[in-house]
This record gives sequence, structure tokens and C-alpha cells, in this order.
Amino acid sequence: MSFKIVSDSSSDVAALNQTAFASVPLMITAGARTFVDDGQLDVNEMITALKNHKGRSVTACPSPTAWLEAFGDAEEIVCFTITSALSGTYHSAQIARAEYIRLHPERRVLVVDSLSTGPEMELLIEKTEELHLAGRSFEEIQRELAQYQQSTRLIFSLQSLRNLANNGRVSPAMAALAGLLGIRVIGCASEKGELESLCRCRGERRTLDAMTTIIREKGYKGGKVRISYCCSEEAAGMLKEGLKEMYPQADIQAYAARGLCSFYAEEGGMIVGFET
Ligand code: X90
Repeated sequence: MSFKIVSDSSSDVAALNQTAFASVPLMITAGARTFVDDGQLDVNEMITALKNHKGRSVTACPSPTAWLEAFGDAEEIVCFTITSALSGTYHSAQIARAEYIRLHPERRVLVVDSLSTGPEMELLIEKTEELHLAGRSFEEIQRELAQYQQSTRLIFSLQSLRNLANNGRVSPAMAALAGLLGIRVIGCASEKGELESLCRCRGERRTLDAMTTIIREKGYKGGKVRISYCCSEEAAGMLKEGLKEMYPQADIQAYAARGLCSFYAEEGGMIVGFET
């Protein structure tokens, strides 16, 4: 059985070493320019262009056709989407799934609503690859993945919630929390897959300390951590080193977010997925 993992571009995963993988891009539009969040996108150039763009910028989820192309002709597909509470991406993948199964009734497609994004999706994707390489059946992967998803969490720290607010993804009241210079909002992906604010912090050191405390309060005990950042490599490195001091064996990786997460996390934003 040919097996494939497919994800929308918000997971920041571009390729896998040992398993067939496809990424389906979301789109970011600022005025006349549209940025497709694929391997060709120069994220830093996009950020500069967005900074110089005065009007509102918007995003769009992939079409069912884009998902179908990514499914290719795999016989078993596990597909991940950004939270259905904030994007039409999950719905679009479901439509693609129905069409794929109609065309090939013997094939299997599991569409997983991550109720999250970025690094938490990365963890789910890594887990899926691991289960597949360990020789698990499609049903076993489905079952174990559902369990694993209960044990992963996502938190974030944002300096600006402008793009989230402009696109109706958070309440104006929540966006206003980050309005002042130097103030960051720390929050998490709620159980429903929405942004939930946890606290406000001033200054980098305090923000990193608060994030570390929250990660541990939420049950982190030294498992995997994935950190994606937008123009905040140094802070992400400090968060990683801080956690490493407490858990020297922990598998922790930090990397620059791709287009969609960079657009919404904005400069200075950090998104952290971890195991509990
Ligand atoms: O369909 C679309 O146009 C995409 C809309 C996506 C909106 C939300 C993106 C959030 C990205 C922000 C910090 C992490 C939040 C986690 C929430 C569950 C990143």
C-alpha cells in the first residue's frame, strides 16, 4: 500500500526524509500581490512587502482541487489541517476526501483537524511518520494518532495581533491586549481550536520565563518541543536553551515559520508545540 502524509502549509513542514509527503499552500494577499505559501516563497521578502503595504491583507485556504492534486495516487493518506475553528482548510480537505473516495472507493483518507497549527501539526506529522515506519496499519495509525493528539499542546507569544484581528480571527478586545509597545500576549490553542489568551508580559526575559512556566504547568516533562518563530530566532534559541537546562535529553528544535504562520504570528511571534 502506498502511504502518503499531506498537510497544509501552516504546519511549516516542507518535506519528510523517509515518507511520501506533500504540502498544500495557503495564500496571503496584500493589495495586488498574492504570496503562495509553497517552497518558492521568500518569507523574509514577504514580510518586508507586507510592512510596506498600507491596506489590509488577507489569507485564503487551499481549494479542494489543490488537496486532490496533493493526494496524488496514494492508497493510504493521512492529511492534517490547521484548526477548523479559524480556517476553511479542514472543510476544503473534507470535500477533497469525499471526491477522492468516490473516485477510488478502495483507498483510505484520514483528515485530521489539528485544532491547532504550526509546531503542534509538526509533532502530529512526525508521529505519523514514526508509526508508519514502525509498520503500523492505517487503523492503528488512526487510533494511536488520536491518542497522541490528546497529549500535545500549543502555546504562543505575539507582539502584534493586527493581522489576526483584521481577519476576524480574534476579538478586537484580545487584539488590543498587545497594542502597547513592548507588550506581548501569551496564549494557547484552546480545546475548541481557538486562540485563548493566558497573560501579558513586558520584555523578552519575562516573556520567555512566563512561557517556560506555562509549558511546565501544562504538563511538559521533557518530551519533544518544536518552536517556530517569525524574525525572533534569538528568543527562540533562548527558550530552547532554557528548556534544555532543565531537560538535557529533550528533543527540541527551533525553526523559522513559513508564510502563513509568519503572516499571523508577525514579527517577534513565537509558536511552541510540545508533548505532555
Ligand atoms: O483560511 C485562512 O485564510 C487561514 C486562517 C488562519 C487563521 C489563524 C492562524 C493562526 C496562526 C497564530 C498563533 C497560534 C494560534 C493557534 C490557534 C489555535 C498562528
